[in-house]
Amino acid sequence: MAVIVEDFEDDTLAVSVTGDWTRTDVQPLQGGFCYRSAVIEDDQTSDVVVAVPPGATTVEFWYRVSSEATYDIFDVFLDMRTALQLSGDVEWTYSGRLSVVGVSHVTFLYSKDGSQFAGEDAAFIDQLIFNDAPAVWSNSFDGGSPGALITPENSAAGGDPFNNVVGVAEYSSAHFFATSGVSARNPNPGADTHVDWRSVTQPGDVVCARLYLRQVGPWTSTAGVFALLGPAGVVVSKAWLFSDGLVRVYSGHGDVEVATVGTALPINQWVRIELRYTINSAGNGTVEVWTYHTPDSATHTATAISSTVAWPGGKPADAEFHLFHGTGGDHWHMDGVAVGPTKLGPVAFGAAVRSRTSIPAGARHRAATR
Ligand SMILES: [Ca+2]
Ligand SMILES: [Ca+2]
Ligand SMILES: [Ca+2]
Repeated sequence: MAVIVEDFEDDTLAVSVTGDWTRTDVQPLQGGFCYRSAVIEDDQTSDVVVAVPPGATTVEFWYRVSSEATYDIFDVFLDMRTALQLSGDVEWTYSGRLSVVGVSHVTFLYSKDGSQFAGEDAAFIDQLIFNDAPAVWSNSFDGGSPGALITPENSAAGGDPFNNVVGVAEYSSAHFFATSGVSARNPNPGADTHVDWRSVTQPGDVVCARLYLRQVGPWTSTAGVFALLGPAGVVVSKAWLFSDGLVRVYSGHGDVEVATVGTALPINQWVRIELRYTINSAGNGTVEVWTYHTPDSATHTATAISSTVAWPGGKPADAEFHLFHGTGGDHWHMDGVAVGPTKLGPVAFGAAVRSRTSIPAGARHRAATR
């Protein structure tokens, strides 16, 4: 397949669908039409189920919601997994790319509870795109306003938007990597906070991650930095930074320590951390981890590789980047995060930002100025 774009401009759809959504000319993102949920009553649902085209690796789309907040819900499912869930008033928003590797159907569902409604009482999608290119997700946090909270919606300014933010994460210019302007941090001591990409499943056995980290010390804590989760939400692996400055990678949340980088990370300077997991369909494989105290260097400071181990949770599906803030005040800034099918290497600052050619400029403008 090549790239498949469904803009809902006519009744002949480029993808195979079932369900009761229909085209509407009310406030489309692009062109003259978009797709909307059916008019339904309390306790009813309206869905459109889209078959994933053979060979597709990712899906992306724009959505708008006008519903009773919290009670009348727009869900996006990748087979049985929830990828997005929204309600209330949500203006046109880019979904980010979601991996559809191993996924047969993408379902858009609008469901109402037993009473009340608000707004247009509907959900809308437009510019539904399936791509077959190898997928890398990255975000520089740039474009966020220092002091503002990181949200899935506003994180699109820095690259691939996060699908989920747990806890309170904020943009900060107190520290940032190189010329990248803005980083991420957790402003609230003691709260578990992370920014996540849902569905970064790779076609092969390899999934890699990169992040830049700057500890603000003195350092006394042990905290999780990065986690991979399987399709059912079970932690496949978690990388921790210990109070002794060593990075230790575990199977599961903390089941077995499988790889330890034997050189302590320096405090109060940027470092780069890279991980490469090779996990086969049976759940067995290795992790390699590298640290770079010269953060944009091609030469690592230290490295470690696990033996072949059994990983829980299944094929990695979700990636979490954790933002730690200890009650003693030690915390870190994170920047230049990425996930992909090969080792990611340093950020190429100044390189062209990936072009989303199929998304109209007017839509980007609307999203960026909300
Ligand atoms: Ca359209
Ligand atoms: Ca309702
Ligand atoms: Ca940055």
